Amino acid sequence: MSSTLITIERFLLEQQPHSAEGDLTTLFYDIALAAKMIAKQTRRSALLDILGYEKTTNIQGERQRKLDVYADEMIYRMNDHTGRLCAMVSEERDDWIPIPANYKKGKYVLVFDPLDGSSNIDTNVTIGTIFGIFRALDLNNRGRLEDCLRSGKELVAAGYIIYGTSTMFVYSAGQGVHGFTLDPEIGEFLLTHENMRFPEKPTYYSMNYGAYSYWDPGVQAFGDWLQTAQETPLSARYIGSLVGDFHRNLLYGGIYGYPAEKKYSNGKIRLLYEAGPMAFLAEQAGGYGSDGYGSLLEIKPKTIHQRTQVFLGNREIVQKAEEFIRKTNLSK
Ligand code: AFP
Repeated sequence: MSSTLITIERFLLEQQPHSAEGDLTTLFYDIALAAKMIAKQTRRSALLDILGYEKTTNIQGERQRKLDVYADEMIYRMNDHTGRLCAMVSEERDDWIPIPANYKKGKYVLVFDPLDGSSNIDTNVTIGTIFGIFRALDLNNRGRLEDCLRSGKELVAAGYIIYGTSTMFVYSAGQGVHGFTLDPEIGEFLLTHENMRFPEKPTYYSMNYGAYSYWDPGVQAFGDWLQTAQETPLSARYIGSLVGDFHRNLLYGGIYGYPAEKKYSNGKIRLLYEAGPMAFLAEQAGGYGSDGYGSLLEIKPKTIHQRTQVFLGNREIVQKAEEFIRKTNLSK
């Protein structure tokens, strides 16, 4: 635990002055405030009868959980009026979200998955919020769909909040990855994990082998290699929550993969507000994020809910996935 009490805002202002361009620092404050509200609800969801489903489905065709909708509303309401954003994109909303006409448009774009891992909510398993921040393309013409359809390499910052045994806010503004743990007694996120980096030696792999028969042959060959060809066998850990699996692998080393498969022919994970931000963090922590063919950060989404295959984690393991996929495709 850090001996001095350093909040996210103080860390940005003191440690990363060039990132703390005023608006960015306060934007992080706004996201952290929404995260505290969401954390409070996730701790009490069963007591507040906000488990279970809404009657609605989102554009993904997924039935919306009450907590999904609550988290989406919280982030939207904390950010629609601040004058820091000119557009938002949420997994829970069909189209990109303009700033209401009566509010000032800011220079940033916020893309987010308000609650990733929703299938875990009722089972009390770790869930998370994922976000990415872009600058508007043209400050004289800000708040357009074009401002939202951006590749991960254009991110100014990205992060996630993980609602687990404790609530953590993990982000990067381009100078390393830093983790802050919520002290619910004082309602502040305090620095506990400065400069998080993937350990050299991987420990875990996180892939849903239940879908193995639907994977491409190259991915199957990689999956076999992961399980059988390691000097020190890796341990399987897959909890159905990208944020939870990624966070563990960041701390102990490993890889998370969601390969394309029968039900998700392009992969399940959304490029703009899940894969891109997580790949940004992976690279900032010395790792790598790939769609199996190249860096996820290089892919520019054509639509805001575009999906992709992902491999995220220790660079050499992710590059091994690319190697197996390339070799198998060449032999076709
Ligand atoms: P949900 O938010 O719909 O639960 O999806 C979570 C997720 O996008 C990712 O966080 C998990 O790793 C993955 O899907 C789990 O998907 P499967 O249940 O198909 O393994």
